[in-house]
Amino acid sequence: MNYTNIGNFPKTKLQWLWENMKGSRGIYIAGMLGTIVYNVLQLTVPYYSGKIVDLFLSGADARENLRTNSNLFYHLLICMVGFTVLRGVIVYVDCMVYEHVSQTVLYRVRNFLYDKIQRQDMTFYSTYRTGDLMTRVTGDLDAVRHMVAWVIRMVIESFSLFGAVAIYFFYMNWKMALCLLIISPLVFFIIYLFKNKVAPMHAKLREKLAQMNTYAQENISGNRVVKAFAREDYEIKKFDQANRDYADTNKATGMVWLKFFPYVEGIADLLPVVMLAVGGVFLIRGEMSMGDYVAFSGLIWAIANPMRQMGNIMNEFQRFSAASQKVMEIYYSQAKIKDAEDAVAHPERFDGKIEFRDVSFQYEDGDLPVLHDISFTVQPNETIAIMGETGCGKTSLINLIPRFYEPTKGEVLIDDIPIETLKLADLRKQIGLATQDVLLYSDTIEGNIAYGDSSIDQKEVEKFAKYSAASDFISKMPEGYDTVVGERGVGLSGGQKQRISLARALAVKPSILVLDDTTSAVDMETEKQIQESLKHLDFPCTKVIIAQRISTTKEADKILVLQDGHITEAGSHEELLAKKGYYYELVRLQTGIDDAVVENSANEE
Ligand code: DGT
Ligand code: MG
Repeated sequence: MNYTNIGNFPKTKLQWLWENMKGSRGIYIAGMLGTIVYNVLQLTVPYYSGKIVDLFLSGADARENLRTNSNLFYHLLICMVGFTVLRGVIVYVDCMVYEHVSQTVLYRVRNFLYDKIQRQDMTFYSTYRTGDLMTRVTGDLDAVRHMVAWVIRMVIESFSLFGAVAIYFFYMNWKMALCLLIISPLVFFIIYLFKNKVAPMHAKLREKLAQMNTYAQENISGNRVVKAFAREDYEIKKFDQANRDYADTNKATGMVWLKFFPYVEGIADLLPVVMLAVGGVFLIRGEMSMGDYVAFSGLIWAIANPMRQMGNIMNEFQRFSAASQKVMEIYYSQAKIKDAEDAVAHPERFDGKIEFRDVSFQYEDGDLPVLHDISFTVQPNETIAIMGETGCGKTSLINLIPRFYEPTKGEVLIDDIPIETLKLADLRKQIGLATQDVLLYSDTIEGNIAYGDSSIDQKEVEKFAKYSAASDFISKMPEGYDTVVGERGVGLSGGQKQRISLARALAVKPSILVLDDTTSAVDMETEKQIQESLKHLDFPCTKVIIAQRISTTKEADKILVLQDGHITEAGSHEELLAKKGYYYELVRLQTGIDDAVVENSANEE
């Protein structure tokens, strides 16, 4: 994939996360400190209970102490309870802090990603599949959120608990502490081995999820085709396979830990044994008090649990790592087609002169150029028609006008200004485009027509619908302009959709109108009507029209014939007829009449 800088981000994953915590960093640090505090407070219970045991329960002077110094007894008891309550409060607030910060980060990054995706160019959209992008803004981002809300907290929790207990152990009895802690580096080594095994699994898992989502998304949006070909069973099987793949990979990922788990668990289980054996000896030899023994025993879990937790933490960390990789790919991706640094603003209308100078073009992922040395000029308010057989490069050519793609050679100028020097938004606002495959939004017809300029009123919407010969069928609909059309315009015929898309293009009162086969699904009569109104628009407009029908093209000021990406013929209807080339043959084919009549008809024009 040449689109992004995979693995070559300006920041590491954690730095990137930190950057996105801007605004919540202070509270997050407070949260982390809170985690340390409540973990250290865990020590208070065994500390006080150790003291109580030594002074009032098991020592030689226990009875005496209880009688003469009961105040201390109550004092210790109250401290123990007090710290426990305090700890509960801190844990509660802390949970809220983590949740708050993680949601803030999620919100921020998701908006940022959406913004990024919106501003990408065409190459981006042909590189990434929708299901994959959806996975990035949902599942992958959730793994990032989980990192902030849970994984980091667990790391701090484990290390602070382990650290505090280790220090406390050394403070009580360094020999005993050493015996217990000497085995812990082994756990880190096992976790390191585990990490190496589980990291690629998470990358794979994430791909499987994206694959499954892509199948689902493509299938749901393309469900008409599925039904038309009665391929439901096939699609169900295909999804089942993807689902199974995902589930299997999930299981396999879980299994990786199971391989390492017995070792870590074994080490953790060894601790009470060491405690019993070594601690027992120390106790018998009088090298350790009963109180200390109780405190040690009461805290064994606090070093065993972080060891057990490490596998889980590493697992989640790897999930974050795989997911954030995908998120950061979009986060740091740069649209290649964007405003130049010194881009010129052009808020006013264009006169509408279009010039192609020696333009060649090849798709980044394509093997061969699709346009070769294209040169032509259209004067303001002229109409240019582009013809040519399917796949010859017509759509590719008009896509260069709004700078959806950039020529590999040559340049495109509007009003003699090279378009790459203009601000993209200013350029595109002046172009009304009706694309070849019409996409309408699930909105009312009025909303769809006014999409490019929501400030226009109902009257104007109706006017543009009239221009595009859509007003008749719209007014026949039960709710007229308020009729809601389904996703992608479900509920409308192909020709109806084309007419709404034409009205939408006209509604921005563009200085350049580009129509890509926009009347192909419209009957001849309606098409004539559209032709007529396009001639009498109430704003000046240069028109670039791709069409197959002679009836559409013959009135154009200029006709370009494209063959295999070359302009092979250019001129007016009459000039091209006189050439007796491709255009002439086309006229003969479409009118179904002989040479003489064709020439006569040309003379009549
Ligand atoms: P049409 O609409 O069927 O009448 O055909 P045209 O003339 O509009 O053809 P066009 O410009 O869509 O395609 C020209 C060539 O470029 C054709 O061989 C297919 C190829 N092509 C079109 N779109 C893409 C694209 O996004 N990526 C790549 N790699 N090739 C494309
Ligand atoms: Mg096309």
